[in-house]
Amino acid sequence: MRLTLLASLAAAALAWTAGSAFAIDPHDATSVVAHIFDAADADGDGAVTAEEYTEAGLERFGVSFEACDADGDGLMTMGEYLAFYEMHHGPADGMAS
Ligand SMILES: [Ca+2]
Ligand SMILES: [Ca+2]
Repeated sequence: MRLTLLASLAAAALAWTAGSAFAIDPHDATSVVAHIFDAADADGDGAVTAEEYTEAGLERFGVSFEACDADGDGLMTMGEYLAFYEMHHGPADGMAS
């Protein structure tokens, strides 16, 4: 579950960076999120639109764009994505139980 998703996110991030000089720490959520976000932000304006999200294939992780766009303004910022990621992968416990 959460480890499987984390592993798939890390693997995806590694795949994206495989052809570059960048190296990321798959155990560092901020590093993983930053690389996924940068890869998804095709025009580099610092926000990912629903279109960029889809084109980057992020829906394959089973998370909709709407779920990540916390304030519903149609743009997913790094902060929103990191917050979403940490909510699901971070050290927080006691979710929904
Ligand atoms: Ca963008
Ligand atoms: Ca937003």
